[in-house]
Amino acid sequence: KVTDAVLDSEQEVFSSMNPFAPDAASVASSIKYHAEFTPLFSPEKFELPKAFFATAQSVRDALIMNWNATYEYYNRVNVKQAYYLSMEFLQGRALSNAVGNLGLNSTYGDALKRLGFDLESVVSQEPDPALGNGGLGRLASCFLDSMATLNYPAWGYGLRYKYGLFKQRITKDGQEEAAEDWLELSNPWEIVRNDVSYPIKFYGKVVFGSDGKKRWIGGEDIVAVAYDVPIPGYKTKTTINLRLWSTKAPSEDFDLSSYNSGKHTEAAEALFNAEKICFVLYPGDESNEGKALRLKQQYTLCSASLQDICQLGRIPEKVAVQMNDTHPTLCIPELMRILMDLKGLSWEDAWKITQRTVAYTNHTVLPEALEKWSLELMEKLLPRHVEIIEKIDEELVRTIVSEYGTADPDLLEEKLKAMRILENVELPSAFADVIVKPENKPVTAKDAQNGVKTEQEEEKIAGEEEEEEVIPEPIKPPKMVRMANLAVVGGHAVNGVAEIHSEIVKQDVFNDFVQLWPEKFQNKTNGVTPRRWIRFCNPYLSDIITNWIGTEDWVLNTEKLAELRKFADNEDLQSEWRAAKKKNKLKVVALIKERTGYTVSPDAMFDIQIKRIHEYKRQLLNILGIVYRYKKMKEMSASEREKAYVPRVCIFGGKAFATYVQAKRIVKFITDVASTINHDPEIGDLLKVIFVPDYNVSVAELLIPASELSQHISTAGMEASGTSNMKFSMNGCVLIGTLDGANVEIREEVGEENFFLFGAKADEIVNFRKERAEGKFVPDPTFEGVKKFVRSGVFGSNSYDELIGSLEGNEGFGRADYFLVGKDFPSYIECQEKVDEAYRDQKRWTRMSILNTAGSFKFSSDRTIHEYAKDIWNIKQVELP
Ligand code: HBZ
Repeated sequence: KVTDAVLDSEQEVFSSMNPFAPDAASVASSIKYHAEFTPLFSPEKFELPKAFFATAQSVRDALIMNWNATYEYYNRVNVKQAYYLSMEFLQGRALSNAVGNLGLNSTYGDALKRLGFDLESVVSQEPDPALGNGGLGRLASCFLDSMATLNYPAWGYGLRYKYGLFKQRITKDGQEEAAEDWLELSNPWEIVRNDVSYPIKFYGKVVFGSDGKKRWIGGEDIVAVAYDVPIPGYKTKTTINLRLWSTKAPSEDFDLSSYNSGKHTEAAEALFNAEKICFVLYPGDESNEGKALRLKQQYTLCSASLQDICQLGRIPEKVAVQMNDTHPTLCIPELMRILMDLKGLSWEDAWKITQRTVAYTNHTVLPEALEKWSLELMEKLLPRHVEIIEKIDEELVRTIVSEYGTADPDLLEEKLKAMRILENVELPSAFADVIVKPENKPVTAKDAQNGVKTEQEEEKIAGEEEEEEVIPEPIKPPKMVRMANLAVVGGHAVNGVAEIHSEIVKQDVFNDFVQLWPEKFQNKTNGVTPRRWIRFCNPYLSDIITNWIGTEDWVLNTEKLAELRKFADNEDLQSEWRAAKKKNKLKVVALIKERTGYTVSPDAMFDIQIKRIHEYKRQLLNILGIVYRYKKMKEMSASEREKAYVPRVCIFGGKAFATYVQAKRIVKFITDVASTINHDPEIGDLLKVIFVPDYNVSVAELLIPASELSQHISTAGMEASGTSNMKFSMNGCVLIGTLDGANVEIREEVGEENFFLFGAKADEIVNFRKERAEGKFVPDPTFEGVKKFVRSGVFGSNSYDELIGSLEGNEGFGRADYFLVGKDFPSYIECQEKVDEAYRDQKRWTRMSILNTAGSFKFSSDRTIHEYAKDIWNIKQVELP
């Protein structure tokens, strides 16, 4: 009943405001029309795949209307717009989201019924476009949803990868990767804009033109073509654009005469060279060719987008460019190039405009993840940009020297080393002599008279006295371009993505820059869209929330969720709440059966960890905790076991980067443990371990609503924010986690008693690592016992030397437990015992669950986008008439 009422009210809203507010009969005829006249399949059959495409095409008609109206209006009123540049957009499926945002769920449901289909099966036909890795890409997609919903004039810019993030298969050897051919049957949402294309150049050289300006000539030319994807807002006509670039060769590059003389491959070489740029997200970059390709991708995104933006709005008054991490940092030299070389501006004017236009979001503090490019490679590929970067670096050196002076050469040297954009590169010639240390000072005439020698002379004498020894030339460290430093210097704002992360950014990673420009640094705590992540993925819970709050406004004004607090102990709400969870769990029981063959009980606690597989995210801590539980269970009698433990299904999902060996070992270990435990008849439903293969957005949409406990257990200080933690909390899942990233703020919002906290704190980590390295750390006997148990062969003949060894720092296995799994293990186990105890009391647990949803309202990406709009982009909401 609630559903119908809600849908009716949605329908009403849209009939009055949407030019496309059709009834089921006209939707059905539009679907039939597309099935026949926008054909992608043969005419004889009308089956599910065809139904999906025809339905999507009919929805696209509505979106195109709104989308044309949106930009036509923005142009007319000439507003400032935000341009969000990202190498990744993890969009997930679009059909149910679009139909939901348009408020046409029941209309489409009815229409499809008339044609013999049901909406849910049609929706599940859509491939899940995975043009991203994880958090960073999904954040970009949540932001687009919020920008459209809140009527902010904005665009997304990215690349149209032919193959998305790989498809993951789990075999007896662990993870295997296969190409993700998401475009196989074509993409019904995109529109190729053959009239929107830009030339992109690589290689070549820089010369002076007759006007005295620099010209970048020769080299390799390709073309970037725009593919537009409409992004509808929720309950608004505003529909914004995600523009994805695809690459091709200029048509004259096809060598027809070679082709006709039988040299087919050579003739098509230029075509392949251009098209390969957009083949895959994350080409392996171990090889030099791989590195060059990735750099070409980044430059293509920056150059094509900026050429486009320059056509769309006056820079900087009408343009704000946001760089999603450092991947689009080439925007800075590219905008400088456009402004100086093509528009004739002076360096000073171009620099002011560039700084005012761009801003940078940092998503990681892991030093190995801060992007650097080889200067040599960049010089070859982008010679003009390197000149510009060198000049930016020189200006930065000037600023540093004038700020710190030359009186303390050690300090100056340290600052230059930390802050320069170019690494391992001599100082610019104008500053070659700024660092004068006492040992380099020439000996005064008086000293010389007294026989005082310079250090070099002393060394020479010492060398002569010793036996002649051939000293090998020291290997010069490679010259690099530090993209994060460039992004900080070239933009007007730098933000972290959760409070604790932004503090670490300020106090640690970019501390030297903070001292120069404190006003640049900000925090923008991440958020997620409540449309996809509650309203559409969890309709059961949504209906309950609407019913109890008395309005559906919470989807737009999430603060209203707080009203649930007063009903947290209400028995009626509690039983409805549990029933909704159970229905969601049943869907996951079916998913698990289908994907893994295992049968799990819907009455067990669903305990979930889904995210990229990474050592710092510590899936290893989770699985070793499970091993500990299993070991204890095996030591007990059946009745002791039943009494001591709550039945659990421990679910993992996530992909390991194809070349990240240790992460792949973790996947293999989890699946080995799963296969032993799941086949142990003594254990039965008390413990099951499931690795759901090929985790992606659609899988998350099923798992998150069904979750009861979720794990966010990174080593403190290492997870910038996390965003699934927010989605889980919204869906009434209780979190177990460390004080890291957004966990800190979630715990504050939902209340300490509704969050299971354990582990070392960020500011303790350095000392613990030191202790560990000095051999002072004595691991807990439970941890030692678990490792021994693993090595005893319970989980197969593998001894897991590399995995378990990494926790001990054994010879050859790298840094001794760098991620502090052993250190946090006892407190993790203790905390998990508290989880069991709380779950046994279902009233208490349900209260915790309700209070999570009620306290999660801060984590809507609507809040985040308002903050970006106000504090960084300076753009205003513009409602269409
Ligand atoms: O960005 C993630 C953070 O790990 C996570 O804590 C945060 O919530 C999220 C959104 O702010 N970072 C990534 O997802 N990073 C990448 O995927 C990445 C991609 C390419 C790189 C480096 C990192 O070269």
